[in-house]
Parts: sequence; structure tokens; C-alpha cells
Amino acid sequence: MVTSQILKMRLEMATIEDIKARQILDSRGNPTIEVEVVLVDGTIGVASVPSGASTGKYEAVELRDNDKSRYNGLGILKAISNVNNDIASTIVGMSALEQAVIDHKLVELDGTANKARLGANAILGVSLALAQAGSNFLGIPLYRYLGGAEANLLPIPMLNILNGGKHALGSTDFQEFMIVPLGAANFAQAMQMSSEVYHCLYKVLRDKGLNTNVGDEGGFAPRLSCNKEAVELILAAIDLAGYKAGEDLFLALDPAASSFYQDGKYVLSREGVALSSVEMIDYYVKLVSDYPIISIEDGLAEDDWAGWLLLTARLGREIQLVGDDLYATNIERLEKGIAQKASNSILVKPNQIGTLSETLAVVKRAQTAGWTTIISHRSGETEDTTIADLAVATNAGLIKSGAPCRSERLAKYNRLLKIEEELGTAVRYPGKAALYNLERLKSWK
Ligand code: 2PG
Ligand code: MG
Repeated sequence: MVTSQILKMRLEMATIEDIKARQILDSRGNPTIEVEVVLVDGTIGVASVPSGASTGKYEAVELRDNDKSRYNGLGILKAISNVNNDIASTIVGMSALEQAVIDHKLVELDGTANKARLGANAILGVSLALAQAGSNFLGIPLYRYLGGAEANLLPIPMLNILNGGKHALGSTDFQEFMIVPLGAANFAQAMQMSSEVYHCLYKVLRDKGLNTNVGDEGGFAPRLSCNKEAVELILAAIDLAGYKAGEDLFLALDPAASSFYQDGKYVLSREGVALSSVEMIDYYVKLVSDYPIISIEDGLAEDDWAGWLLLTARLGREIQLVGDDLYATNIERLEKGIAQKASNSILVKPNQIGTLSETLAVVKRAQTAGWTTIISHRSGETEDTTIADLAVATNAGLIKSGAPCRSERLAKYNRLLKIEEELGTAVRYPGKAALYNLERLKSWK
């Protein structure tokens, strides 16, 4: 038999034989979807889908049953049925190696602008399970399957060690206070430094008589009087751990401002103020000049485009300004942001858009615009580690997966520790170069 025939027969074994969805529970105990794709040679690919709490209004639709008698209306029986019927009957018989063709087919089959018919949760489960099946079939790691020979860059972890907003009611107005170990020499050291700081934060809180319970993403959730206090506590923890803030570790914020934007004002209820866009920007300018903060995500609300332009004009050379709810991993919204210079970075969450191919396109587009990209988890997570591979596959440079606490958060970081080991001498850790588009970082080098 000639080689091409043998190859053809081998590739035919990647044909999808079966697709099955089931309900599992996420880290908050809510139903979510897990999809299993089976190929004719018996290869299996499995993936599950996360869920947000501070969900942006431009995200693709997460299909829920709204049947109040089950799981407070959060059941996903419709999404499961969509996978097992509509989707399965369309893509069984196609090749698992045709990720882009199948993703396109899924978008077409849904037929709506925001995946409201089949559900972005149903579609993403299939899309990610397919990628897992493809990489398993070829016997190469997912990051290599998706990223090819150039995928050797480990991301900088951004660890949310103090939780507020919708992830820890009663804590701070801002949702996330992250540490960013830019000074580490490699990913393993970055995790060591972060874990040590996390445990020192516990001691700092305990010694001040503050609450040491944790929020949705594993970060502590003390009751504080203002956002600045959270920053000060983290700086004390960095110091106690024997590190230098602004050299070894930096700080990053995700205020998730859409969640406290009311009637045109940013309402910081713990501080008892309601600020205009301009005043909110002044607030950030002061924070950035007082503290080693190198990144602010969703500093303003998802519809406050005028505010974003102003914010980027004022702080865009100094710090990373990340659009999460603003872009919702949607390429049209990203194009608008690039054209208007609305930020200099994007948060990438596959379930905001619904297919892997669309997610990859967003990362590529942002990178060609000279922006930084952060691959992100959701506050409701599972043990799925696809985003860790995705970060390496795309050379994203940064990843956000919560605190170094709670296994659904650590599953991603632990996967990256293994990838770092596996890459051996090819591995790169970007350090401060991850934020290559910032002038402020240059002076800190
Ligand atoms: C965010 C995310 C993840 P959620 O706002 O960036 O940290 O939160 O999943 O609740 O939208
Ligand atoms: Mg966010």
C-alpha cells in the first residue's frame, strides 16, 4: 500500500463516532455541562464549561432551563439535549481534526448572533472536547496540537488573592486584587512566590483580627472599609514573605466596574461615594501613582466607551488596561476597541464567545494590534484545564486562574507546572517582558 493511502486510512480513524453531554456541578455547586467526544478508533476527548458571576451583557448566551423547581432555575437539560440531538446528528461522521470547519458549522447550526438557540455552554463543551479528542488522537499535548512548534511560552500567572464584589459579598467594592510575579525566573518560581505571599496574607489578616474565609476564586474575603486597605494588606503580605513589591511582585486589579455602575455613576458603597467617569479615572490615577499596580481590568463599565478612551489616554502607557466585559471575547467589539484605542489589553474567556476557533481569532487579532492578552477562568469553574494549554498554545503571555487555593483554580496552574517541565530547554517565561507595551515597566527593569 502506498504511504498516502495508509495516511488516509489513519486519518479516517479520527472520524467522530459519538458525542455525549452530561451534567456535572461546578465549583459553586451549580450545574454545568461536560461533553465527551468519541472517535472511531476509540479515542476520547472530554471538556467541561465554566460559568461567570459578574457576567457581561455582551457575552454569548449561557443556556439555562429557568425551571425554578430544579437547581433554582439553573438546570442545563436543554443544553444537554441540544448536544445529544441537534449537534451530535450534525457533526457525527466529521473529522475531529477539522476544528475550524466544525466550529464554523456549530455557529451556523445555532443561527443566532449570540448563540441563544443551542447555548454557548452547549457549543463550547463540544468545541473544547473536540480539541481534546484531536490532540489525544495524534498523541501530542493540547498546547502543541493547537499552537504548533512555536508554543513554548509559559504565561505569567495573575493570582486573585483578595476577593470582593460579586465573588465575596460584604468584602470590597472591587472584585479582584491580584498579585503578578513578574520578577520570577520561571513559572514554578512564580507559583512558589505567590503561594508564600498568599499564606502571609492569611497571617496579616489573622493578626489584625480580620476574617480569613475565602471567596469564589479562593482569595481571602475580609470585610474592609475601602479598596486601598486591600492593597495595603497585600503589600504587607509581600513584605512579610520577604519579597519586594514593584520588583518581585506587582499588583493588578479587576474592579469589574459594570457591577457597580448605576445611573451613570460608579458607586463605591463601602467608601460612600458615587463617582463620574472622570472622577473614577482620577481615583485610578492616584492608586497607580501610590502603589505598584501594573494592570486594571474593567476599570470602567462595559458601555462607558467615552470613559475608556479617556482612561487609556491617561494611563495606557503606564499600565495594562484590560477589557473583559467591554469586549466579551467578541472580535467585533475588539475591532472597535482597537480602532478607538479604548484599551491596550484584552481578557479572553472562551465561554464568552462559545467556540475555540473564535477564541483563537480574538487572541491573534489582539496580538497583531500590539496588545497583551490574558487567558482567563470564570468564577464558577471545574477541574478542566483547557485554558492552561490554550495560554501556552497562543503564547498569550498571561493567565488568570484565581488564588493559589481551591483545586479548580490550582488545576490550571498545576497543568502549567507540568507543561513547564515537559518543555524542558525550549521553555520561556516572559517575566517583565510580558507587558512589553508599557513604558512604566521599562523604567522598573
Ligand atoms: C472576571 C471573572 C473571572 P466572572 O470578571 O474577570 O475572574 O469573573 O467569571 O464572575 O465573570
Ligand atoms: Mg473581569
